[in-house]
Amino acid sequence: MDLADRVLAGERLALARLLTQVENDTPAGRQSLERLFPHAGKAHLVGITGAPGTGKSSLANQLARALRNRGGADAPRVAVLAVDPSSPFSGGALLGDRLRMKDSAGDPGVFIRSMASRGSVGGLAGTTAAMTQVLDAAGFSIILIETVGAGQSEVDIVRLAHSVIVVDAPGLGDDIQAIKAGILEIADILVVNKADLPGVENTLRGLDMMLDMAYGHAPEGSWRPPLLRATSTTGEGIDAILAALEDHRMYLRESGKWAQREEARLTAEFDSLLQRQLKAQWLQRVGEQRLSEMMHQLAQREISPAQAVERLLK
Ligand SMILES: Nc1nc2c(ncn2[C@@H]2O[C@H](COP(=O)(O)OP(=O)(O)O)[C@@H](O)[C@H]2O)c(=O)[nH]1
Ligand SMILES: [Mg+2]
Repeated sequence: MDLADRVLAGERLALARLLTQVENDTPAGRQSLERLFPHAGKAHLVGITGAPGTGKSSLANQLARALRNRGGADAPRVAVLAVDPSSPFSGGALLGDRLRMKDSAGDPGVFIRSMASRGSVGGLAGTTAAMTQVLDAAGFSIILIETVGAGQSEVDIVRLAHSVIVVDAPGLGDDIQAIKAGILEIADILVVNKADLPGVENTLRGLDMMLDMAYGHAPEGSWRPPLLRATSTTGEGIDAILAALEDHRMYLRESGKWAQREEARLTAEFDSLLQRQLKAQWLQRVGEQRLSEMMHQLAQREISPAQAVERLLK
């Protein structure tokens, strides 16, 4: 059996190895992806984002555990993919962080994986999407994707995930407030974590006002992100978040948005692959030598970027 078959058969070691191949964009990894494609497309992809330290990893852990504790043998299998460079799942983990994720360790229905956020061959979006596809095909019905709430990963996560949970917490510094402003608008569910800390009422009030401004005039039947509080150290509020996720999934299904998102995602993947392939083919025709000569002329301002493109395409 090849690696893809073993992943389909539920082998964890094969899954871990295939994810590494896919992360490194190896030919074998790409081949396996092709093989897995028809088996994917079932999972609920859930983004968890927010400023560092708000408790995203703790929340992911609690959500995974709560999902597993439900429904006995029918409990959904849960995967966690951490794209957060400061994430406890990553190589640079702190001891305390590692202990925190231990809760779900040892449960075959939970699979936790971290990925480097930089240096991915196909860009973060491509690699993350490919890795979720592997987990999806491997039969994980909920995939939690943790990203840090800043920069390009936010754009990517919105495109990839069906539902986005934005995590906030009381008592964050001003620099964090700036990060917050940018990511609130991508939230499908807003969670104020660390509800055990002072200042939580203030944080909730502020967010509620922002939601009113953003969704006060939203058309009937559109989704208004619920504002929920949680304490991820104890598990308080986790059930309400799971219920909101289920509501959002139903909303997407019934409104046809689920299918729209799937289509948009696959189309975007097609586009980026096409661009990459076309560029590679073109580069082969032009040749490195001619390209670097042209880039030299460009740097000297002997020709403009538009002229360079025009000449190279001839
Ligand atoms: N008091 C309190 N601390 C929490 C809570 N959730 C997480 N933490 C702590 O906040 C810190 C950052 O948590 P982590 O999950 O790593 O945050 P992340 O950077 O967003 O992934 C850790 O020390 C956690 O123990 C909570 O609900 N209440
Ligand atoms: Mg984290």
